[in-house]
Amino acid sequence: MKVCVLTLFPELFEPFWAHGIIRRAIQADKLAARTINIRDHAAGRHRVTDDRPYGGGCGMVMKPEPLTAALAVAKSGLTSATTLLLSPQGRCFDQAAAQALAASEALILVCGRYEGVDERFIDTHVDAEISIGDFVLTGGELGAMVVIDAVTRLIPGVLGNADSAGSDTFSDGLVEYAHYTRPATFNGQTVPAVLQSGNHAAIDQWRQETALMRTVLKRPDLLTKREFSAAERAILMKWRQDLDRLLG
Ligand code: 9D3
Repeated sequence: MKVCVLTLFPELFEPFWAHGIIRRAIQADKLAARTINIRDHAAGRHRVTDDRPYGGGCGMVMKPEPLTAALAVAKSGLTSATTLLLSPQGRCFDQAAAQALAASEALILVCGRYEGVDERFIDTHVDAEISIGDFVLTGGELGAMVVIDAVTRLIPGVLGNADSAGSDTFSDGLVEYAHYTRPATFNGQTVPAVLQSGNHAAIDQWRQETALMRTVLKRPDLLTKREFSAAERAILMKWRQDLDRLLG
């Protein structure tokens, strides 16, 4: 996949490209990443990228000409790219959106700064607006990194089989079971005995059951928009029997 980020702060992306799974994906040619500095496409000695809003009000608006010129350069390399604007007005990004974007040949991510982007640029050039949540950021760069991070790990061959993307928390709709590693006792806290038993059927059962319980406790909202599997129904029925016995 090719990604191109239009930003006023390309330096923010340097450490992002240079570490972890993103770096590995680039080294393995699964991801080709670049940034374009919007300011490099602004006119005049001062390379102004923003201006005062028509109609008044506080804050500045990103001018359409530098964005359009920067986008033309991005598109010259990526003809079939989808253009996304990171924006607080966008559809909220989730795992389903990440999966849909992971099928793309190329993505252009436009990062806004200031109060917003001139609407004519959005109308003409932006295929979709994406928000990463209902909180206020200072610009789209962190949003672009979130989207690129979530999408990159879904590109075939980017993750090893060891932590493949299929068994993710949100792809099966439950939170994960608890994880433990050595030592077996840490500060007087022990690892659940079943995990040290070597009984893999019992371990699978414990993990399924505790994942369901942890979802009830931590993220009950996930369960209201999701159907239960036969195995999960069996667990829930067992809990019901346990509760019935307790209540008499
Ligand atoms: C005072 C009005 N603000 C709307 C809540 C204006 C405004 C806030 C923040 C305009 C731009 C921004 C910068 N935010 C982003 O560019 C952004 C963002 C976000 O703020 N929250 C969640 N996702 C995203 S993606 C891009």
